[in-house]
Amino acid sequence: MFDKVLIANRGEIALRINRACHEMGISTVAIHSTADANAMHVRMADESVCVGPAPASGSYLNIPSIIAACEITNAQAVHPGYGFLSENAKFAEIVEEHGLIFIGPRPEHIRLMGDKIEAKRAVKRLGIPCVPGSDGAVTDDGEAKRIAGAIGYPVLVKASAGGGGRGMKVARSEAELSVALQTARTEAKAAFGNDEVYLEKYLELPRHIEIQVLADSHGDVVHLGERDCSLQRRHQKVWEEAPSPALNAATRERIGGVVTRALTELGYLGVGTVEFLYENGEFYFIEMNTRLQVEHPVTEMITGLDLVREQLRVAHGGSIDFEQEDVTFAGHAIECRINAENARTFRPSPGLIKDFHTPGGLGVRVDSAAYSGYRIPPHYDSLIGKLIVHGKNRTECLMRLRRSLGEFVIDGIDTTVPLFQALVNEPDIINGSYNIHWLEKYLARTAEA
Ligand code: MV4
Repeated sequence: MFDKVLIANRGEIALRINRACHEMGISTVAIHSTADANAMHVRMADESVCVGPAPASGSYLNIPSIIAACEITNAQAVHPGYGFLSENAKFAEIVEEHGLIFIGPRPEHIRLMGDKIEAKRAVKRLGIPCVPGSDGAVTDDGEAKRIAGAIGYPVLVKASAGGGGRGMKVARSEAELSVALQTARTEAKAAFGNDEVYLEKYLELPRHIEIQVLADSHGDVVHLGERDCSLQRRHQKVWEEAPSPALNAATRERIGGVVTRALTELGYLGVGTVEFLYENGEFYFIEMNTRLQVEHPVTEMITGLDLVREQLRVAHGGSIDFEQEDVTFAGHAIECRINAENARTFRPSPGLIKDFHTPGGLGVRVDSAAYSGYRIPPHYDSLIGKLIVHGKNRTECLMRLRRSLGEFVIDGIDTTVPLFQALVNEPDIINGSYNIHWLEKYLARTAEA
């Protein structure tokens, strides 16, 4: 195993990675910006290097500085966490060119999945079900109208360089299509410097269900079930759970098998997530994430696996030391993303946390780098912690979540805790009856009050 790993991230995920390393006897190097000199991820690591100023562009995204930090500390591998450089194929290549190990997928697969058109083409060829749509980019409006007519309205215009929902436009009739194409192209050009777009049938009321996979360098791939991430606001996940209230074991096995076979053929390495829309019992691929995700703990809670440990093992060339049949799903887990934001307006609320006390007890996990007296810098995203609760079934999980939310003390800043305290008492949430539009509708419905 590695002796020393550099963690190219901050906050709760840097702590999460640090924990797995320490349990495996690996020593750790934290990197930090000048704004994070006193951050918990720096204190928990064995060594630390300041890599630049507060703006992430000069520090957590500063590739030469991060490579230099590896060299001066003799780190052998780099864990990118999520966000920042985690899905930057160029960074993965540079890491390897310096004789270091990138703890993540191969650069070619990061690059492939970053191009939404090429990703869809590749996974479709590998037998993963996709949304009906154009075969690749659409270049002229006449062609677009022909394709839209064939698949039927409504259709969705998507940006090839997109993801995260940016540059998407719905057209409900041929009359709306030209405007949708033009707007999507303009927005995509401005956001990504690439105006390539493609067409898909628009699914009206799907759920967002994603399959977690793990692959080693010896050709073994396993799936670790699904997560239901339908509760989102402005393409930001708010609540994730496993298993999905909408799937049964047979459906899980079927889609898991399809995904596993596809990624085996692709020669994928590391952890990854294949995202689907799920409507009327059918799965439709939307994209693949080639990183460890924020919501990975819900999978850990129901499988008992440590996903970061598995990442370290397979990155080092080790084999997955269990079979698909050994993967079992026990009970239910829900994660709430605690953001330093107003629970109604979602306005960011950085500043001093005067008092911080986390819930505990059986089945309760809090992943956070916050503490009493911590000042949240304004430069980074607003996630300050994740409350993950496990129960023997969904009912017990919800009871435990309600209880845990009541114990959470975060004074001095606004957080999204009150939103979750309201959600756990909503009948649709209690019943698991929600789709990707539920949360936005709920927020609009409760806005007047
Ligand atoms: C869709 C869709 C409906 N039909 N594709 C949004 C983000 C991007 N990754 C995919 N997205 C969607 N693609 C088709 N053909 C609806 C969405 C979508 C969505 C997807 C997942 C979670 C939340 C969402 C919120 C709005 C729209």
